[in-house]
Amino acid sequence: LTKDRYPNVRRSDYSIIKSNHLEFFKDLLGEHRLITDENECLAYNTDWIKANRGYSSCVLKPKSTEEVCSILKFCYDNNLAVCPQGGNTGLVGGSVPVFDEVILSMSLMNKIISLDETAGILTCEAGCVLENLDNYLAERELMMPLDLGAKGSCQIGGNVATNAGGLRLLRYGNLQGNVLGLEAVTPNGRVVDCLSALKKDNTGLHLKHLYIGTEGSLGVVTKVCIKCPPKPKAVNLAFLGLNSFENILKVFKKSRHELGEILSSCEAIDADSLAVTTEHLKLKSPLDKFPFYMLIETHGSDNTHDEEKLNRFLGKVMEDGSVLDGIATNEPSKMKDIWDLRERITEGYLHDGYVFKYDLSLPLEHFYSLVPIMKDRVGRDAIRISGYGHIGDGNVHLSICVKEFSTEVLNKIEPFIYEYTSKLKGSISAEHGIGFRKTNYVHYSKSQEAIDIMTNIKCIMDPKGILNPYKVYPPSRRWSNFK
Ligand code: FAD
Ligand code: S2G
Ligand code: ZN
Repeated sequence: LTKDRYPNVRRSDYSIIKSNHLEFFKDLLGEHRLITDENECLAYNTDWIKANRGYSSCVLKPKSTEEVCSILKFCYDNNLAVCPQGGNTGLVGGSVPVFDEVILSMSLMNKIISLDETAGILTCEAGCVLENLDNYLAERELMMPLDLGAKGSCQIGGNVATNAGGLRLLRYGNLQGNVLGLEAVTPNGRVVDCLSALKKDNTGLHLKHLYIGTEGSLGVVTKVCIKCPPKPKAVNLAFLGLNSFENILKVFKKSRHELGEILSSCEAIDADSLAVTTEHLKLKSPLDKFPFYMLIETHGSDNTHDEEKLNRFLGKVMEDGSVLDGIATNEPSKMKDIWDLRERITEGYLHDGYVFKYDLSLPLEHFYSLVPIMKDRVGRDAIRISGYGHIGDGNVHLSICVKEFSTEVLNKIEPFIYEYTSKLKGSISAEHGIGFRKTNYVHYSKSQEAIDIMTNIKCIMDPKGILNPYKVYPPSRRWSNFK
């Protein structure tokens, strides 16, 4: 076992998978839902950005909560570490093993259980792919309350585990609010039934929050009950060109007042982010080149009213010069083309080289401040440095692209970028989570007391630490039985 794969993370004393373990899993799941072939395991061991890779030789594909219980009880009793996996689109190394942890793939638990069409409440299994749920709901004039570029692969269980944000959070809020209830399985194989469709239930601790955003470290989410807003009858999208970030803030503020209740999304991208999709992915921009762009989307129930409101707003921001050019459309294919320019930046970046990715929450006026600072610090080493993201949430995605990874460049970026964020009381991980990659930086956004409470909860919920080890919790504060 290549124990010393990472300078400061050693494989803890979990059992190594043996034939008797595999026999148990084969008896339980049948040979087609147990994957041991090295090549077949590769995709499950490698994360989406190919920056993290485990060497598990055991992928399990349960189809029911009962099977998840049996698997986890067996792993707990036999001290086998487990990495829960959804769509494997996570970006912080949380979804793949660090060493040889058993991979628990939720993909086959993808059934819709029920839909209350009046109240707009969906209950489904955790392995349902987000886009499939959205399509199912669209036929019933409903929609999922979140949308992200990974919708085609990410699963609702993974979305819950990472408390995913995405493009609609500005309007529909986050999963802590939209998830009404869930079912999970504890590390020692017991079912936690918090699967409630109630919008109000103040009967003690809200245990669902132990599983929302805890990245599979406290339990495996097996079912989700979620609020689904009505699918808007009217969707409009404006794509705007601007010459400064100050104007982005001005336009965002105006959009909140002028568009008010129909504003559903406000995204900002700079010239370098747009270039990633037009150059590498050959996507077409409907506007000339500008230093900055904004996507402003509205969701409403009356197209005439919304179009009028949006056009009036656009007239005002063009008149006062904060926007230099722009187009507005409600034509679905045109809106998709514009959203692709935003949603496929991550994919486009993969064509550049190695990307240092930072997913930060900052006070709005500082949203873009790190881009010029980083250009000063590592501009000479980088192919591209850009900032884009969810203006409405104060969440910037800062990408620093270099030909290949270099510690020298990393040391120019970190810990500076985290200290800068911490000084502004920002978050060093706005929506992607901590995973494996950011465990050393949690203290930049969490007090020591908070970290101690987090670690104590982990010890109570998973005393053997078999669920997603080496992730989320700062190594220095890890509980006694793990180095
Ligand atoms: P995985 O990647 O498989 O796992 C993520 C974490 O959740 C891991 O720690 C894993 O162990 C755990 N986990 C997975 N399933 C379960 C389960 N059933 N029970 C318990 N733990 C589980 N994220 C955003 O927040 N906003 C965005 O806008 C956004 N855009 C993206 C765009 C692209 C192109 C890509 C590739 C990613 C993007 N992401 C975004 C990141 C990622 O899609 C989200 O974190 C997503 O929620 C992960 O879901 P998943 O099913 O792929 O989970
Ligand atoms: C987005 C995707 C990941 C990234 O596009 O909103 O969350 O950092 C991001 O590119
Ligand atoms: Zn994002």
